[in-house]
Amino acid sequence: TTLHPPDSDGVQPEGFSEVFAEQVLEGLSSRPKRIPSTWFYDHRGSELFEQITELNEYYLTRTETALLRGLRADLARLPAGAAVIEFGSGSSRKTPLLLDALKAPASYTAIDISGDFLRQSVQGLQLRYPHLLVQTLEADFSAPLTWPPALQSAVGQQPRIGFFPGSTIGNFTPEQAVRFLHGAAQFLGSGAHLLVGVDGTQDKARLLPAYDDARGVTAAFNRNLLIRINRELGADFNPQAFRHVARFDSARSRVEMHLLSPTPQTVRLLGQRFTFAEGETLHTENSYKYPIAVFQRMARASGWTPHQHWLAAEAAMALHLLQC
Ligand code: AVI
Repeated sequence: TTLHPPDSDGVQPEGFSEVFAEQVLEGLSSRPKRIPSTWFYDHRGSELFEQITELNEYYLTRTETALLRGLRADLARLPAGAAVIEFGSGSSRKTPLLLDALKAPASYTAIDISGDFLRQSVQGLQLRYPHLLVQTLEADFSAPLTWPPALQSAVGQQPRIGFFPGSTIGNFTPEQAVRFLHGAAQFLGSGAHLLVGVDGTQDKARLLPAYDDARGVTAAFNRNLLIRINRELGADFNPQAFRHVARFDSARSRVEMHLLSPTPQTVRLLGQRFTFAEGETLHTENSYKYPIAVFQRMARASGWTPHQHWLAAEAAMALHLLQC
């Protein structure tokens, strides 16, 4: 079936996407209500996420950056003339730390779901590395990836080094993470390396402020999803009528983000009505925290061999180097 927003003249709001509409309708019809966190990253969402990475409470970015800085000698041992392929490149701010450590990298392929943000980000990188072949692939890497022929032939036989920093792998369920790792092995090809950032922090006192900061940037990031649904799907959410909530589920080793409705309310979307009971939540994100051995087991189950790993001093943030 084709989904149409409610406009009587059949005009669709700018940016209307059937996949987005289907996933939001399905998520709001589920119990508990949920929406996949990949939809956070419209242009504004990507900007807000960049602001999160600069927050004092959000230890992940600075910890991983410090780790990467200390790895120059180890990374210099990776194959020379490599094709670096980054999954979920966002601002590409950590990329220079890898490119500067590698021996004569030949190309850089940035993959992200937020197309204009992606293209804007790599412009600066191309200026900084004028001799590097820089290319972008706008794609949702939570689904299987295939190479557009032009991009693949540009990379040719260069040794492949995948880069997946930031603990973004934690935003998948463990099953999705294994599927992603398996797909990345296919996409990068046999003999490739993959450098993955994985947060293993279990300390609630550190986790909760990281996902519910004092300035409310994470709350704005969470509510921006409702603003996006209003704009792109013509819904009538009142974002201020939802409270940002971060919880740690220690049994599942994951931080959850929710939007909680403190009072009963009804929202209209694509000709349907969705009711929130008092205190009901919309589950918007999981951020799994994998200790070293747990992540290594997942990597082995998906066709990778753990080669080396480094653990940060400040928090249990780790970088894993895998080979397939
Ligand atoms: C992108 N990802 C790794 C972030 C995380 O920590 O799960 C997204 C985020 N959500 C809230 N703050 C940051």
